[in-house]
Amino acid sequence: MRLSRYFLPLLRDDPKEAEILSHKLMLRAGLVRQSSAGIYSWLPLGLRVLSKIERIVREEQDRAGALELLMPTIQPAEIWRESGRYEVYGKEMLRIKDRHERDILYGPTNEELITQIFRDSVKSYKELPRILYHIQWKFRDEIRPRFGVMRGREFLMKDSYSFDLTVEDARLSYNKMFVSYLRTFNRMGLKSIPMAAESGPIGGDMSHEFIVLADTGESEVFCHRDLVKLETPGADLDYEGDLSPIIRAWTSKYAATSEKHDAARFASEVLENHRVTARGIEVGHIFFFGTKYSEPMGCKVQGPDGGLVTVQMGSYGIGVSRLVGAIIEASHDDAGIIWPAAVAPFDVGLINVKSGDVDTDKVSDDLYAKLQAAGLSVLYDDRDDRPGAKFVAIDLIGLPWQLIVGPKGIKAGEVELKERATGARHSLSFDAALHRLAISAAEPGREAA
Ligand code: 5CA
Repeated sequence: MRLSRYFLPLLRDDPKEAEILSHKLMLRAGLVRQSSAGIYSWLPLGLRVLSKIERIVREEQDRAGALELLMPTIQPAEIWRESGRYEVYGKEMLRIKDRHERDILYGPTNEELITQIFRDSVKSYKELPRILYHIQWKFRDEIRPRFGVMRGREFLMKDSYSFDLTVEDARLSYNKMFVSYLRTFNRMGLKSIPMAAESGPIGGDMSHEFIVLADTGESEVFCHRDLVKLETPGADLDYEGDLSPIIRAWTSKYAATSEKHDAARFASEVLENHRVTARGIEVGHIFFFGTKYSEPMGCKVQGPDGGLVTVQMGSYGIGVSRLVGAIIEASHDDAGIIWPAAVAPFDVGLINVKSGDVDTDKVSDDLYAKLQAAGLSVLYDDRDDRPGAKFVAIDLIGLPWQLIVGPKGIKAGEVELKERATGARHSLSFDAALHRLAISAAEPGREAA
């Protein structure tokens, strides 16, 4: 993509309305614009990141055996009356009347709708277990939308729903989602820690929040330090095999959000120098709630002995749009964002230091074509601007690699390759630079991306 033809409105100064760093950087780097409180438009660069995150989430859901569908944002009130949640959900729910004076709502979550779909379509235990998911916009009229996309009113969520015949089977579905979440966040360059959590308005008695440690996190969290170093399962994992050793490794050591925190247990179970007290961002939340929705909504299947059995359910959410902010909180420096390669909007920023100069134009254009031919996505700064301004902009938007083409280097047959994360710079021949970047495109982090 040539920057001269792109839409990338950068801001030089920190916007006043932004309290935390990720929000400031998202506005400055031209990723989003606020439309009204807690509601954002995604500009081209931001949308590329959001789509990459979505893709990783989708790939890991599919790998775990979940099936994608797409439910609407607007739901009828009746099904929420059936579950009993229409009245109790309170002001967070955006309630609307259509032209026929019928009550409809913008979905804050989808337990009712998926239960209705399942109930009307599945009749026999032979069609269980199933995990269904979608990636769809939600609306919650948060009392205090803040921190940009981290606590928005309209936000993108991946929500999965599991359907099982027995509680034991439902635990297996829960475990699949648990493990897939570890992999999902890890692929985005995040270290997430599952923590015992309250289930709130979703309900149920087994629930884990997936927390990314960051100083600006909204939740205070407590855990054993070993969990911060624990290894994430690899891509060769068999989801139909026994996942319990992985679950045990991640749940046998103390980890809790402030609502579930038990100071006495923390003190007795964890040695003082092993205790981590930190702030965290909740990027995912999984729940097992048994028959909370299937019972009142009559979601039953015929069991093996012919009798009707009420289905056991769980639900599993990931804050897809929140993740964009969470990744920035976890990965930035004074100059701007540092995107992990797997979610970067482009792989390489190609900088023509002297646009308009015949030689630098020729070499830059040639490298631009060759990088793309090698399968890399490139943002090519071909604008007629000062080199200093170009360097500031490319650092701010945080692409993993910068390839800098200037007249002096060209005379020596060289370009400069800069790695954004470390700041390391190397002068290389054109071919060597291309070769180095082509290798990075084939690195394992990108394997399935
Ligand atoms: N139905 C369940 C699971 S599918 C559910 O709604 N869970 S939730 O309320 O915990 O939300 C799932 C995830 O969405 C959270 O872990 C969080 O990452 C994200 N999320 C929740 N509220 C917001 C918000 N206001 N802005 C951005 N992301 C949010």
